[in-house]
Parts: sequence; C-alpha cells; structure tokens
Amino acid sequence: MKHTMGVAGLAVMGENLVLNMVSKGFSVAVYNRTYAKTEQFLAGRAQGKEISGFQQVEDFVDALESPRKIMLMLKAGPPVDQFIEQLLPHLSPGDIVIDGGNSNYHDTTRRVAYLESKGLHFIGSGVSGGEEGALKGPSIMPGGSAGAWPYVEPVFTAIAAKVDDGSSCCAWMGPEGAGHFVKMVHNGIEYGDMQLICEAYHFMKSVLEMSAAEIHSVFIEWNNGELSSYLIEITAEITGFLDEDGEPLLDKILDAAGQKGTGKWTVDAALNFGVPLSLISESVFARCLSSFKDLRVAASKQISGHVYSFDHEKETMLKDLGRALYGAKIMSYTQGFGLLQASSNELGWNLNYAEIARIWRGGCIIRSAFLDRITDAFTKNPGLTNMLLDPYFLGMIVDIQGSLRRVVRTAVMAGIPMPCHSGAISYFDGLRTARLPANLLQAQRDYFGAHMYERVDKPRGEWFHTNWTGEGGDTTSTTYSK
Ligand code: NBP
Repeated sequence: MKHTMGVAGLAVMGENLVLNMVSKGFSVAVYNRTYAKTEQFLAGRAQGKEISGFQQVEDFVDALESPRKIMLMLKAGPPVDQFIEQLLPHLSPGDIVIDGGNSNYHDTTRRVAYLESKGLHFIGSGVSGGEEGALKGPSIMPGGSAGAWPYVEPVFTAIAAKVDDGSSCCAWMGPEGAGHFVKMVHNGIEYGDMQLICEAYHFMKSVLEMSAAEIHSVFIEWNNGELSSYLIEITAEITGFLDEDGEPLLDKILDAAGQKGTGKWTVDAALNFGVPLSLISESVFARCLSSFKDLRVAASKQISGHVYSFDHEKETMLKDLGRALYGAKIMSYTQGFGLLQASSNELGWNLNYAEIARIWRGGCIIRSAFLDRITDAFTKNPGLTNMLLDPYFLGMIVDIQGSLRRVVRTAVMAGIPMPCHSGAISYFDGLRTARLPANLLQAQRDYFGAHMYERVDKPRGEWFHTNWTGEGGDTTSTTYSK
C-alpha cells in the first residue's frame, strides 16, 4: 500500500505534524537524515499507527502514491536545498515538494521556479503554532505552484486548526513565496504584540507600582474583553506563576530577549517595499537593546532619569492603559497589513486579507478575537487602502487616542520606555496630518544634492530645482529617485 503523504524531518515539528496527519486518517511515510531518530519515533509515538519509516531517500519516495506529496520539516536554509537535491533523482513529473519550515520567502520564490523548471511542483507553506499547533491543529499558509494545491488541500484542511464556525485555518495564499511571506508578517506582528504587552506590564510595575498579583488580575480581566487573545491569556498565566519559593517566577527571569530572525526579515521587507512598519521595527530593536544587559546596568548607574511622582487616579490610568494597548495593536496590524498590501500590489500576488486574518484566528500565536474585526473590514471592503480607515477601526481609534496619548505622556514623564506605544501614536498622527514637514526635507535634498522638489502651487509630477546659494548650476541629480 502506498502512503498519502511523505514527511522528511522528524524534529519537534515534523513528528507532531505526522501524528496530526495520521489522526485525521492519512497514512504517512517518514524519513529523517539521522536514521536513529526514525527508529526511535517508530518504536515510540508512531507505534501502531499508519506510519512507515525509511532509511534511504529512494525507498521513502517509492512508498508514496502518485503524484507524490513530500513535506519537508527541516531546519530552514541550506538543508532545504540540500535535501531537494537528494530528492530530485527519484521524483517524477507532477510530484509535489512542500517546505513547511520557516524559510525566507525569497528562497521559496527561487525554489518554486527551480522545481517548476523540472516539471515538478513546489509549495512553500508557513506553519504556525509551535509543537502543540503541529499536533492539534496549526494555522497553515501555503503558496507557490497553484497546480499542486488541489492534491494537498484535503490533507492541509484536515490537519489545520478549526475556528468556532468550523472553518479550517488554512487557505491558499498565492504564487511564489506568498505563503512564507504571509507567515513572516505573522511572526513580525507577533513580535509587535509581545512587545506591546511587555510595555503595558512595565507600566503597571514601574509607574503604577502594582504587585505581581495585581498585574496578574489585570491580564485576566483584559483577556475577558476586547484584548482577548492567546498572548494575553499566557501572560495572565505567566504573571501568576510562582517559583518553588512562592515568589513570582517572572521577577527572577533575566531581561535579555532572544530572537531567531523572522522579525528582522519583516522589517527588511518593509524597508524594501518602502512602507512604515514602526511598531514591529521598534519591537525588534527593543529586543536588541534588552540584550545589552551589561551596558544598561552600567548606564543605569551613571545616568539618572527624571524624578516623577505618579499622582493620577490609578483605576483611571489602568483603564487608559488597556485602551492604549488596544489602540496600539490596531496601529500595529494596520502597518502589518499595509506591508501585505504593498507586497501583493508590487508582486501581483492578489493576497486575500480577509482570509489571512481568518486563518490566523486559530492555531497560531497571534490568535485573538480582534482578528474577526479585520476579516469583517476586508470582507466589507476588499479594496480598503489602509485598515485604519475602516469605520470600526476609525471609530475605535478616534475614541481611544486620548488614552494612548495619556499613557505615552505619563511613561515619558516617568522615564519608562514604551517604544511601540509611542510609535503607535506617532504613526497615527503622521497618517492624519495633511501637511508634514517633508517640504523642508525636500528643500534640504535639493539644496545639497539638486534632487528637485514638487510645488504645492503646480501640478504633481512637475519638478523644480532652485539655485539656493547662487553658486550652483542648473544641473539636477538623476542618481537618486525623487
Ligand atoms: P529544526 O529546525 O531543529 O530542524 C531539525 C531537522 O532538520 C532534523 O530533522 C534534522 O535532521 C534536519 N536536517 C538538518 Br538540521 N540538516 C539537514 C540536511 N542537510 N538534510 C536533511 N535534514 C537535515 O526542527 P523543528 O524545530 O522541528 O523545525 C522544523 C522547521 O519548522 C524549521 O524550519 C522551523 O523554523 C519551523 N518551525 C518551527 C517551530 C517550532 O516551534 N519549533 C514553529 C514553526 C515553524 P537530523 O535529525 O539528522 O539532524
């Protein structure tokens, strides 16, 4: 009997995805570079299930029904290319290779073209939700060779997380590296959400001087309202978790954050597409600054901040804090979806933003009630140019902006860094300002580099250069884009 799916890579994600597939009735052939791990899996969690393991790539490929569907759950980067080369001699036209790892979308675009040039299909798929998601239902974001999707869809739809209405958290994203691009932006948004929550925690702890138990109660309360989300839920649990000595464990954890790189990729993409992504960027930089622990400790001894005594009504400030967090989250998602919109427009991917928000509703780290609002916004108006202009978000942010301003002002006065909240209000104010000081910027560029400027009293597209010093000539620059 031939198997429905092949999975190569039996580390934490691969193993759990295989068990998920089998639990949904699909038979799976497995391969791992180090065969001992395959044997261990077969003798352990895979025992008694419709799973066969193979030592040779050729035998693994031969065990699959046609067209073959081979999912790679490998460490992203060169291992994926190396394993594709090992597979190629054994594949037949029409076979499908799926990369379910966290690959860079540029690599996926390259691999789609490469495999298609050999008469094969390649799908690059984001899989979100970590170990538990892989086993019980992740959010899946596939893209690449569209012709392969009908063969893969039944399996992916079955293994993905399901939301309240029973729909599956999986949908076809688009051509080339679209699936991995969407997953990358998901991870970037995750960075932003986490940093925003950390800033609210810092504010409660250092400005409002709340105890661990009080902070824990606030997160529980927030999780029952509009902020309800997986990340707020786990933050409630974390803030309430006590170490063996009965003290909050959180207070004992070193404040130096790690990162694996998808946040940086998202910021890179935003710079390349030329769209503002200030909240996610600030969240990446906040991790960088946190990692300079020794420097911060040394600086804290040499630089004293402003002395500030908090004298507002605490309950009112807490209410403001929850609203500010929600407002900043709206701004972060507006920017994240702005990046998706820019990539889709420039690369012709035709991304479906309502669907993207829908499939993030279950299985993944950023799952939240809030995502329904985004699905509603883009369902009502698929051509929405900026998420903030949707009537719900617009009404919400106009109402919330006072809270956001008060929280950021208080944090600044108290010397507590809130880079993402500050970035949120700056983006909001920039977006709603019809005339920014970029007139001066254009003048400066023209002054030192003859880059030219447009005038408010002339049609757009007409360019002018001024001889600002009386010493320059009439030659203008063509080196830099206007
Ligand atoms: P890892 O990212 O730790 O990768 C380990 C797997 O890659 C092992 O099966 C290993 O085989 C195999 N491998 C390596 Br390393 N080099 C290889 C090569 N040259 N040829 C063939 N196989 C090779 O596993 P993971 O944490 O399960 O993650 C898998 C993918 O899913 C990654 O891309 C990851 O970024 C992504 N992801 C992970 C999570 C998570 O929570 N862990 C969540 C979402 C996505 P070996 O046993 O012989 O060393």
